[in-house]
Order: sequence, then structure tokens, then C-alpha cells
Amino acid sequence: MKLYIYEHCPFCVKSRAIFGLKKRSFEALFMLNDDVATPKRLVGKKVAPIFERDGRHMAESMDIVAEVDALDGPVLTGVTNPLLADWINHSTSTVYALAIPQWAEADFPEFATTDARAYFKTNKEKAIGPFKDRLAESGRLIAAMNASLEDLAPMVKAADAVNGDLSTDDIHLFAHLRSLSIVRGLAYPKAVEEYRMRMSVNMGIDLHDRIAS
Ligand SMILES: N[C@@H](CCC(=O)N[C@@H](CS)C(=O)NCC(=O)O)C(=O)O
Repeated sequence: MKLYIYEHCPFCVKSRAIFGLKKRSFEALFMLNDDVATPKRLVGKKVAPIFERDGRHMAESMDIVAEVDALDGPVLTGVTNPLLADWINHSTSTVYALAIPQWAEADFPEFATTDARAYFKTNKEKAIGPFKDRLAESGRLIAAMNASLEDLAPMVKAADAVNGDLSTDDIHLFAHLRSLSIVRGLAYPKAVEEYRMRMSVNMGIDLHDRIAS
């Protein structure tokens, strides 16, 4: 089984996470960010992640999660908490405003060429505006994110499963927190910090704390 991914990509993190939780290995293939040909050939559009199994290809991270989870008995059996989905939705624009300008500078395989990095910058500035404007407001964004993290803390029931039993909420929440890990200066409440650390190990996905800026 193979995953075509980008290192920064939260949807790719979701697809990687289920392999980690199920202790199954996969081959990671990092695409250049401006490689349109490969994803188009595989699934007809430029997108990541793409899952390859027995010569078949599929996109959509949560479809990939469901397919891999179904192998040899599912692990994501817990109920989900709608308040958690709300929390993720409400904080998404802040996470992206903080994380995307940092990803753009990171030494990730999808940015191995100057053109690939430039492609990402052009594409993402269309989505979140000029990076310099987002960086200029990082103090306000970090304060807002820290307040959001305080709201999250009481929802974290256990370090190895946000609701107590593993569910798709863990896939979404870890991907979200992993995006944030490229940002320096955040204050993680104890429950959130323990969750990030434990899930990073259990899912086999490094946080970006060490390269955060
Ligand atoms: N609904 C899709 C969304 C995937 C997605 O938006 N991936 C981003 C990368 S993080 C993407 O491919 N964007 C287009 C691009 O990079 O040009 C999923 O869950 O897999």
C-alpha cells in the first residue's frame, strides 16, 4: 500500500494516522507541490493524499481512513463529539493563517525545488492573503489560538483518545494540532499537550515542534 502525500498537508496526516494506529506499514511517496501530472494521472485531479492499493487509486482522506480501518477489524469504534467538530471548524482559519506561512519556508520534500515552493506560495496567498500580512498579525492570531486551546482542553478526555475511545475525531483533531505544531509560541494546556505527544507516537507521525518558527 502506498500514500502519495505532502509533509505539511493535514489531509495527508489523516491518511497516515490510520496506518499508525493500526500498526500497518505503507510506502510514503512525497510529491513536489507543483507536480500536477502525477495526481492527475492517478485520480484525475491535483490533490493529496492519494492511496494506492493493488493498483487501484483513491483520493479523499476520510475514505482512505475508512478503507484502511476496515482491514482486520476497525480501531475507530468510538462515538464522535459534535462539539469537537465545531471547535475544529471555528479554529481552522486561525490555524491556517498561522501555519501556512511557516510551511512555505520549511525544508519539506514537496518544496525540494524553487518552482515547487513558489507554486505553494502563489496558491496559498490566493487563499489566505499575503503571507507578510498574516505574519504581521501573528501576535493577535497566537493569542486567539491560545484562547481556543483553553476551550479545547476540557474536551480532551484521554491522551490516547480524545473522547476516551478512538474515533474519527482523533484523526481530525490530531491533524489539526499537527498543523499547528509548526507555529512557535503557543501555550498548550496540559491535557492538549499530553494528547499531542501521545497521539504523535501512537500514529507514528512527528510533530513539527522542533522546526517551529
Ligand atoms: N477533501 C480532500 C481534501 C484534500 C486537500 O485539499 N488536499 C490539499 C493538500 S493539503 C490539496 O491537494 N490541495 C491542492 C493543491 O495542493 O494544489 C481530502 O480530505 O482528502
